[in-house]
Amino acid sequence: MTAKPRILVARAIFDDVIGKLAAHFEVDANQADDALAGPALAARLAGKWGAFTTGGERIDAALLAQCPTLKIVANMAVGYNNFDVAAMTAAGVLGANAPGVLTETTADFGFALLMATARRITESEHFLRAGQWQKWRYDLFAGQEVHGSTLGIIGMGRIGQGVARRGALGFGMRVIYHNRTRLDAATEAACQARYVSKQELLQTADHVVLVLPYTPEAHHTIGAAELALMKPSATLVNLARGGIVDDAALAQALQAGRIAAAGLDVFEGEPQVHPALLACRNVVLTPHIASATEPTRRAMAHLAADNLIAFHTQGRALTPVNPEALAPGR
Ligand code: 8YV
Repeated sequence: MTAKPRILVARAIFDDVIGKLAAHFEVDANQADDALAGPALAARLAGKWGAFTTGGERIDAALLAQCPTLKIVANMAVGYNNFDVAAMTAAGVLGANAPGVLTETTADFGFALLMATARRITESEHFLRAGQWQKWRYDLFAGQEVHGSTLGIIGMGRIGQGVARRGALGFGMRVIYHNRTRLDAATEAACQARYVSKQELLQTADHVVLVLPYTPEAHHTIGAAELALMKPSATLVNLARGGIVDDAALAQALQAGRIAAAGLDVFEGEPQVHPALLACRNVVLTPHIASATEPTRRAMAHLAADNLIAFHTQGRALTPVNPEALAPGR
């Protein structure tokens, strides 16, 4: 009997997913959930054929040079900015992500964050819990209108389209979007969304939602100059990745009343959060939980596991990000 390939599961995960992997692999499972990065991650990957990652583990040329036996890294995340894809392809290492299974759950959360931000839900709850609610007042926590307003979405992939449908069909919003490439007419019609320039979007949207993937070109897509274009009554929601927004510039804009409010699920340098953001009252802050329902997190974990199993048993992953890594004679 040939030995099973060895894999690392880099973070704690559902026991049944470990069990499923153990039927095919010799599994080194980090169920203790120790942070693994740089030399510690390389040491733990020594001699491994594959890795199950959750999106926080950086896979780059320096790491790959120390892990010559590695053949595949499967992310339990749709985003894969933790992969240096070019370095992985050059090393012949396949990367896989987990698209599709989290789309609707993440779009639900985007809408929840938009609503909480526009209607000042967490800010008013803190006020109430602090015992400050003494009487009703006509303008107590008066927020921004959601229904019938203009929703601007930057990044119109699957999740962006889910947010658009919720806005257009559920809340009668006018939906405008900006994306690297314009959607085809049928998809635009299904989302009731109109393509505009980034500048027009920032100037006209009442609510701006960010759902674009992080790439070096997308770094600080929203900074001081972009915040200055937005309406003073506008809200900003970041569902995408830390680094898409310049958090220091956003905190300044929120403090100065340049925009009304922000809802943030992702941060530069998370789990650290910029202290100036923590000091703002007009911001809703959540700890990167947009995909966090139990069924969705299970589906994401099973898809990552299935990518490893399919590559082992059939020589191809289900949702690869760099199939060219396997090209013959590469
Ligand atoms: C993950 C996400 O929970 O899928 C993604 O890209 O951002 C989240 O759904 C996160 O990546 C885990 O690190």
